[in-house]
Amino acid sequence: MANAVVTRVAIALGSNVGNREAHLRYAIDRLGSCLADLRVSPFIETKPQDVLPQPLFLNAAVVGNSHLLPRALLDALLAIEGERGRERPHAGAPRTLDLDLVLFGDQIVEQPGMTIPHPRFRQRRFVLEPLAAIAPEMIDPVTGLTVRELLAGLRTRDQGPGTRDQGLGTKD
Ligand code: PH2
Ligand code: MG
Ligand code: MG
Repeated sequence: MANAVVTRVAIALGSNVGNREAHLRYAIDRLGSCLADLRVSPFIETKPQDVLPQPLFLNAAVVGNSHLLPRALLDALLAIEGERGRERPHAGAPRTLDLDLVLFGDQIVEQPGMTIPHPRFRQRRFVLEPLAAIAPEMIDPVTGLTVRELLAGLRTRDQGPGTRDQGLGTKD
């Protein structure tokens, strides 16, 4: 749905099936036509986190200005995933393309199938690191912390053993 208001949004990209770089580049191209003033992070290769053993991921993040409301933007992300043949055989399955809506301005949204900010992004280096490279001052409206601060907090906690989120098989 179109909307007169423009909102700065952050999206996390991930791929670990097929030509990972081509999937991410395709998504960035498509997102460039949904969002204004798109900024794109470097791509980073990461070990799978919170899921059963599976191939390495290529991850990235983008930020841009959205005229779409959250639900319409989420629908656009799901459509782009579908264009790369995304299948969902089970939660946490390897995927050609995953596009997660991480932040939608200062909005907090709890609706069926849509939780914003993304409920697990604060624990995920593969999201925070690329996002911090392009939008370190973006604020998580739930904690009031910037992306830079969230990443710094992760660094501290990572130094202790047994503190990582071990939950498996999340739906995203
Ligand atoms: N996505 C997940 C779960 N685990 N691990 C890495 N390294 N990168 C991801 O994109 C990723 C993950 C759920 O979407
Ligand atoms: Mg995900
Ligand atoms: Mg997802």
